This record gives sequence, C-alpha cells and structure tokens, in this order.
Amino acid sequence: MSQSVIDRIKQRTPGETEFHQAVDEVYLNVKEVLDRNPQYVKHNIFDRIAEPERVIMFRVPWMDDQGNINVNRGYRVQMNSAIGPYKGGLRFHPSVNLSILKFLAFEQIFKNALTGLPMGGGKGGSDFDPKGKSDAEVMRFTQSFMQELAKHIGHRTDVPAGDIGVGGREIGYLFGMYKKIKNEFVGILTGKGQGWGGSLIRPEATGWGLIYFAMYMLEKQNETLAGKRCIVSGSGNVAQFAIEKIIQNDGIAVTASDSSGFIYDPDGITREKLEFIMDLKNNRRGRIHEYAEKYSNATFTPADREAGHNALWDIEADLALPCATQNEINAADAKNLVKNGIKLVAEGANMPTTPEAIEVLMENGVNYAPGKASNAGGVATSGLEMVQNFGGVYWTAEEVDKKLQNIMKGIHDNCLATAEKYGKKGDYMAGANIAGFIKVADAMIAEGIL
Ligand code: NDP
Ligand code: 2IT
Repeated sequence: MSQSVIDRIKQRTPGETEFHQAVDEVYLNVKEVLDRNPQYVKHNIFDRIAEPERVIMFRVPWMDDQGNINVNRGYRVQMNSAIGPYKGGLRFHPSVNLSILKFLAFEQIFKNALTGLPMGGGKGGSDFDPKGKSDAEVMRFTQSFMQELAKHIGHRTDVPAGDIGVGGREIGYLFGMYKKIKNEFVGILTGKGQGWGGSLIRPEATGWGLIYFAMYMLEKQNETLAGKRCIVSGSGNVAQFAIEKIIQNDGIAVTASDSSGFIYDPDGITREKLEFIMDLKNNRRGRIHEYAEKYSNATFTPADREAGHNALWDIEADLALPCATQNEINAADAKNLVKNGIKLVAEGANMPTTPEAIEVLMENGVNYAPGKASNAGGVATSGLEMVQNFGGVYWTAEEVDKKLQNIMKGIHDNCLATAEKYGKKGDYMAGANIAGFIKVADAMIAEGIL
C-alpha cells in the first residue's frame, strides 16, 4: 500500500508539480517512519496530511490608477489544523497558482510543528504583481483581497502573514480592512507594525533565524562564521536580515540578487552598503543593478534563464544561503557549489534547492539544511507575536531575540537527534521531515478521523 500513496496523491492533483515535489521530499524521509509505525498507515495519515482541509479561491477585482478594472485570483490553502490554527504567509507574485501555494502550505505544516509552538499549516496569496504598481493600487488591491479573505480567517482560526511581495505595507492595508469589516482589533495577521500589535524582531526574524541556524551547524563542525564568505540570493526581507546577521557575526556576504540578476561585491557588503540595499528595495522599490552603479568594486550580472545554471552559485564561497524563491539551485548549480568547495547550504527561501541538487550536495558531503528547519524563525516569531497579542503584552527586542535563538537551537538539535534515531546521522532534511511529521501525525490520530 505504501508504494502507491505517492501515486494516489499525484493522480488526485494533476499538474501540481511544485506540490508533488514537496510531497515527494517529505515522503522520501517519512517512508521509514511509516514502515516502523503501522498505526500511521492504518490511519492513512500520509494521504490525509497531503489533502488540504480546505482551499478557498476567490475573485479579486480592483481598479488601477487609469480607471481600468482588473481581476486577479486570491487563495487561502488551509492545509492542516491538527496542532493549532492555520498559520502561514501570503504571497503576491504573478507566478502564484494552486500548486505553489499547496507546496508552501504543505511545507508550513512541518515547519510550524518544528518551532514547538501550537500552529497549524496554511498559505495564501494572489497572482497579483506588485511590481510597478502605485501605493494606491496596492492599497485598493489588498483591500479587495481582504474583503473576501476576512470571511474565512480569524485570530483563533487562521492567521496569515507576509511572504514574497507582502511586507509591512501590505500587512498594514490588510489589517486595516479586516478591522473595518469585523469592527474588531485582534491579532488577525502577524508582521504588523510595532505601534499596532506587531512584535519587535518579526521583520528580522527569518533572516536572523537562518544565520543562527547556520551558526549552530558550523558550531557542530567546530567552526564559526567569522571570516567565512557567504553567497546570498534575493534582496528582500529574508536576504536583507540574513546579510545583517552575517555582518554582525563577522562573516562576509558577497552577493545579493533579484529577478533581474545579481551583484557580486568581493569586498563584502558592509553595514552602509546594506542600508543602501534596504532603501533601494523597501523605499524606492528599485532594481539591484543600482548597487553596482553606486559601488564601483561590485559587478552586476544579468539573469540568464537560458544558461541552465545561475552564475551566482558559481562564486567561490564557504556558505550558500538561497533567500529568493523555489527551485533557484538546480543540479548544475549544486555541482558548481561542490566544485568551489562550499561547506554549507542553508535555505532561507522555501524549497530553493531542486531534489537533484539536494542529491548532489548530500552525495558530496555538503552540510545542507532544508528551509522548513532553517527558515522557521520567521513563523516562530509570528507565533510569539500571537502570544503577545493574546496576552495583551509587548516583549522587548532582547526577549524576543533570545526566544528566537532558543527556538532555532531547539529545531537544530531536534533535527539532529531525530535523524540519528532513524539511522540518518547528520541529515538535517531527514530529521526535519521526520520530527515534523510525527508531531502532526500523532495529533491527527488523537483527534480522530477528520
Ligand atoms: P520578498 O518579496 O521580500 O523578496 C523576495 C526576493 O526574491 C526579491 O529579491 C525577489 O526579486 C526575489 N525573487 C522572487 N521571486 C523570484 C523569482 N521567481 N526569480 C528570482 N528572484 C525572485 O520576499 P521574502 O524575502 O519574504 O521571501 C523570500 C523567500 O523566503 C521566499 O521563498 C519565501 O517563501 C521565504 N520565506 C519568507 C519568510 C518571511 O518571513 N518573509 C519566512 C520563511 C520563508 P524581485 O523583486 O525581482 O522579484
Ligand atoms: O514561509 C514562511 O514561513 C513565511 N512566509 C512566514 C509565515 C508566518 O506566518 O510568519
């Protein structure tokens, strides 16, 4: 029976390639658990966990600045609520479709379980493209999006947050619209502004958490981040704060990217240069090539989608930290990383490394951490924001940061301990998938056939 689980899931979800990829990866590791624990098979947990509890799809009409009426598609995938309310980000990007959101919601189940906080898995978003849109257009779109979404979420039911294309500005408009519709000021979203219910350190949490995780991995090898060269992709929320934490720990971040290409600064991105990136991306919403125009020691390489590999991953470094999007490191990239002697790959993005690339890394002994473990600091701090909102309290930045570090250490150690228990010593991917799965599977069994 176990052999056909994957076939059954794929047959039921034709064409959902990203979702299949995420399910394949978890199944690869969890198969061993199913073989050892017949109760998971008896309760048909794997089939059930791969089926969303609910998917909401809706029309999002909005008027642009020229008076044209546009239509986008909105989604919320409420994947699993066995251990807590649905929790996960919203992504606004033209590539968004059901397959991508289901893969993200599926990953989120296990990631959230690993944090140790009571959060179920969910994800949502829209194929709306925020690029080139005015503030007013973004506001009108997000308000229209929330008019429908508000019917399906609640602070004890489903608590969205940001992801690609959804940052502080969008969370503000979404929160305002929800409050107006429901006449209720509650923690319906996380990543809120700090004057209106947001937690300190939430903006920093994913990038900082990633570097904490990478540092725990290095510590295990009796190494530190000091002096290590890091190639980072992306230049959004996760990449910015990953670079910040690298700088704080005397590492050297030498790259940043967006969908137009990447910059390489062999001297390292300093605090001042990072501030330039933050202003460029968060305020001016410009493109990354401006960095190379401002700092003459840096070079800009335009993205070449026909090349079959990304030259960014062919830069000599010690650590690779993909922080942009899914499937951004393929097998050819992984071979380049190995050729250049990369020591560690830790994922800031969700599923940035293809299965073939993961295989290349692992076969060559590269220390590899999957996003569901290494990027969990963002959602973990979202969980801390929920706790503060429920309690009506605010914690200091130091308190939240300390909790974030403890959570990342807990995930790191749990991954290793679980991997070892299942005969996969040192395999962070196996540890993350197995530990996350067991926690949720046990809760599903305890709660009955739902
Ligand atoms: P942002 O929107 O802030 O930044 C995304 C960055 O990735 C931009 O530089 C963007 O470039 C680039 N990017 C996006 N899509 C593509 C693409 N198709 N090809 C090349 N570059 C691309 O998003 P975040 O930093 O929040 O998210 C980055 C990753 O981290 C995502 O995988 C997300 O799911 C994951 N993540 C985010 C968390 C969070 O708390 N925000 C938590 C955990 C994971 P451009 O502007 O040109 O599109
Ligand atoms: O992928 C993720 O974990 C996020 N985008 C953050 C989700 C959240 O609820 O903070």
